[in-house]
Amino acid sequence: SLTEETEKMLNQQIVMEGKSSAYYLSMASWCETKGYINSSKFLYEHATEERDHMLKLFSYINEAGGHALQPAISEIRHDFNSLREVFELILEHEIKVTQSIHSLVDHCFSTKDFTTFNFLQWFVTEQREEETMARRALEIFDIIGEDGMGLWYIDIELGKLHGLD
Ligand code: OFO
Repeated sequence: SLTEETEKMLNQQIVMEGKSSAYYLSMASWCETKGYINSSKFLYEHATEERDHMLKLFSYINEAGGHALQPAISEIRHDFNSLREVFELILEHEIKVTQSIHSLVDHCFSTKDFTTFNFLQWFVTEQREEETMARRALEIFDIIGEDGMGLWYIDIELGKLHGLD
């Protein structure tokens, strides 16, 4: 079963995933108000995926005899300066999530909790994909360029990003 420390760290990861979900939902809404319909759709779906990540942790903690705690989510940003900024913030955020998963994995390895270590491997793979997707998004801005019709086409390409998952 889980040690108190591991349970606490898993609950902290729940907070991160809950934040990811709320953050992306807020970004989706902002994009929708600005007419970036495809990016918005991508982000609404992504917010749902993040909630699923959170629920994976809920099941794991409770099945392992712990208690998963619904996180309080506050201080969510509602306004952004540009579509590019949104995707820059996503990459920044995903890098933080990866670091958090890695320290959790490191903790499980050093305390010989190989069950949780094994459970977390899904997240390790997922984070690699998430970072790749966020980097790809920024490449799309660079390749197409934001001038003229640029943002129109960038939005269309960003809407296809889930295909990379
Ligand atoms: Fe974005 O993968 Fe979960 O947080």
